Amino acid sequence: MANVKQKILFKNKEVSTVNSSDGTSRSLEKTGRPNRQKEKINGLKDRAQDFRKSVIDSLEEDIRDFLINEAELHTYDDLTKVNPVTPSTVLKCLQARYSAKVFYTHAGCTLVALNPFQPVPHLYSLDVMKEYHSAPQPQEFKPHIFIVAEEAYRNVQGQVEPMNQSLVVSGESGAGKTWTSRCLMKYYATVAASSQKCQDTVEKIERRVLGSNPLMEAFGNACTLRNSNSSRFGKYIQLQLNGSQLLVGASVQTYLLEKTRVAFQTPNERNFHIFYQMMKGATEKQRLEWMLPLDQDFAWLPHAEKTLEEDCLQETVEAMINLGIDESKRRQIFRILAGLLQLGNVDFRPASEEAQTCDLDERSKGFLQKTADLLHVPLDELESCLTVRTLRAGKQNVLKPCSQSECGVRRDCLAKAIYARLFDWLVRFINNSMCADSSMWCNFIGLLDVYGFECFLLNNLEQLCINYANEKLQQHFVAHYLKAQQEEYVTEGLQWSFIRYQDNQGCLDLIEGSPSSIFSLLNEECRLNRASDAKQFCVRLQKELSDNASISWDKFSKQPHFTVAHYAGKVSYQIEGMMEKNKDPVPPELISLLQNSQDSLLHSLFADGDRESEGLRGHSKVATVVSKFRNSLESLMKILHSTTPHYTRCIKPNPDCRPLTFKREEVIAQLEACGIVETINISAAGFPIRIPYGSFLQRYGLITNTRLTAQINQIHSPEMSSQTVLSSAVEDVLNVVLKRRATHSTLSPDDINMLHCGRTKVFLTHSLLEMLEEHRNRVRSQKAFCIQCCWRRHQ
Ligand code: AD9
Ligand code: MG
Repeated sequence: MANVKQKILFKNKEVSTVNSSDGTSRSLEKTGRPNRQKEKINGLKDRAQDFRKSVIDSLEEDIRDFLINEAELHTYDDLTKVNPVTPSTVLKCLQARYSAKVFYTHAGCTLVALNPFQPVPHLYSLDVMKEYHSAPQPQEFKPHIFIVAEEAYRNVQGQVEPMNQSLVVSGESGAGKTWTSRCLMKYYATVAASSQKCQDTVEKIERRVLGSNPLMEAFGNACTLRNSNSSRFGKYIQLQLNGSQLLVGASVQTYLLEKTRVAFQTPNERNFHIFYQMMKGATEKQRLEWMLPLDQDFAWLPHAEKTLEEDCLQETVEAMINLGIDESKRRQIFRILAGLLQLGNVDFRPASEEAQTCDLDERSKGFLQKTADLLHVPLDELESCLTVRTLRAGKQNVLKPCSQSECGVRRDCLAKAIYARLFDWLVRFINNSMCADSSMWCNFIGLLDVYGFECFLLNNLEQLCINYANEKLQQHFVAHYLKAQQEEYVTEGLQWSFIRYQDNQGCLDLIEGSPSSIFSLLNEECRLNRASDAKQFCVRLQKELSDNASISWDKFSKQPHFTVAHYAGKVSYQIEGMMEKNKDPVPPELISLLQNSQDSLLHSLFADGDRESEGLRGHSKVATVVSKFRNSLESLMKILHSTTPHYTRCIKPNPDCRPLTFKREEVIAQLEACGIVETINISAAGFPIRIPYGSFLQRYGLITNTRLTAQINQIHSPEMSSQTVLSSAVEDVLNVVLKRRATHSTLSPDDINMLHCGRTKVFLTHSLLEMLEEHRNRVRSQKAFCIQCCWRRHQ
């Protein structure tokens, strides 16, 4: 300590030197040495300021070093205990823990999970699951995702009344959300499936629930630049529990599959895993059936870096079997997928230099033939759907040949529509297979795993939707935790200096608000049904939205764009192509082609036509991509608001997915972006435990022999306010626990650090709660002992 003080003094001296240097420059001015140039003075001032800043920085560094014991940093299980809580101390603590191979840390009500990027099997073994599940107080164990899982599991039963739970797992791409969700599902499938009576059914449900993962990942995940198993859709799984807390079923809701990936992959990225699984895992017979010779290259299957997921065809097929997808359906699914690969190899060329029409060379004709065979549609109809457009002119249909690029768009559109509907069909099938009858279950635990915040060099509607989803989740977090916590302090009459936190309402208003927002203007543009002009739309955005501080435009950019200041950082979105993506039309000719397919599955996928585009043509309000996405998120938010949420923030310690590598700047950006620092501040400064007076006295009243009824009776006496009576009873309890004479009438300043009596509740720190519990147990065992003695004497 002496050392530190010396250092501080030394630094203070330095600061005063700086001050005098600053002063000297002023006195030089005063003494009027005219030959001293102003720039020089300013330069000196700047240098002095820089120096002062560096001194102050290092001074703070010294205080930090003094407050936090570097050698013990890795032992801090909860970031709220780091003192002082600053981004830098939190970062140091996490880094120390990561180096000590400790990957989970509490941050108040949130769990921070650092991705080890290497297998840590002992951390997730069956024994560890059982240990956490059977512990009377799992919170006393080392931080772990199983603590969150167990807490939610116990909460479902609810001491007062059962309550549904949601586990919200967030973080950027590759941070470990899906991995964590899988881990949680395994936990529940293990701890909630111990019924002897109906072991068969339970095992079936378990197999189905767990089997839904590999199946959905095969169809919905892909290798991207950031994660070799990146989820290209969001999902919310509800695990359904019966009155005995047994897992009896599950249902899954998915959000916005990135279907463009079927027909377009960014350089060094890949298509969905399922295509690679088919290419690699097909038997000779399947190869013949799917028309996939080993040496055939496919335009839509770029050979980016290989991933483990491509070896999993057998696992995917087994998952299909477990979920009840029979052999004939499986064959249909794989034939349709093979058809899409063939379609990707079809290229169009202008029929002649002058002609507007397109045709196909021999090679493409071959691939088109295979596509038609695999999709069970007539070849000539398929070709004309891709190359000729039908326009309505009054009551007549006019045929208009498509240009080369239009043909390409129609080809891609066909593939995207088929893939997206196949994916939805699978999700429906999975739900039918694992969802329990509503009479069988009474509560659920929901697991939310959505794509993390994204910012690429080029961002478009997909990123806008993904980042909008993350804004919604952040708002839920802010609303639920930060705001609720602070507001509760205020309504309970606690002194509370508000901690500033980033409220993202402004950004959400910008994206989805009314009357004018990016979404509303985008929808309006799409409903006008005119050839959309990106520049014009950009001007419109500037005119209508420039009042919102969350939007800006880069003056030097030539591309029509807009930049949104998200809670996690700024992202520039290209406008070119955005309107078309939002309309997402499927040409009617393509729909009717698929409706007439001889393949019963494909036929059923399009049996209801394209209601969405029809809605759009009829100026209906639903239909656009952003409207649908917004509606689905609204219902998700409603569910989340009706449950008790538990947050896990996954952190990606380095961008290259390297094992045990901790990049400070990467981590700090993520911590700040997800509001962890604010969370810790609030938790650390506040009272994490709050108990209504009634419950408090019910539980701890025995410490002073306080009879709750007597206290409640007094409340009705006109002289005393209820809070005064109750808080004095609480204080009596506290005095006993703190071993003081009961003469204290009010709380001392020290007590206020541990306890505060609000209007309806008692607010406590963890340490006081521990003391209270200990004392209560002691009193109870003494009482039990006395009763036993009396009973013996009586006998
Ligand atoms: V994305 O938004 O879907 O692109 P996620 O879902 O956040 O992303 P994911 O769960 O797929 O990331 O994790 C990325 C990789 O990190 C996994 O494939 C694992 O190899 C690795 N990972 C994540 N968590 C753990 C863990 N607790 N232990 C070991 C892990 N490896
Ligand atoms: Mg994922």
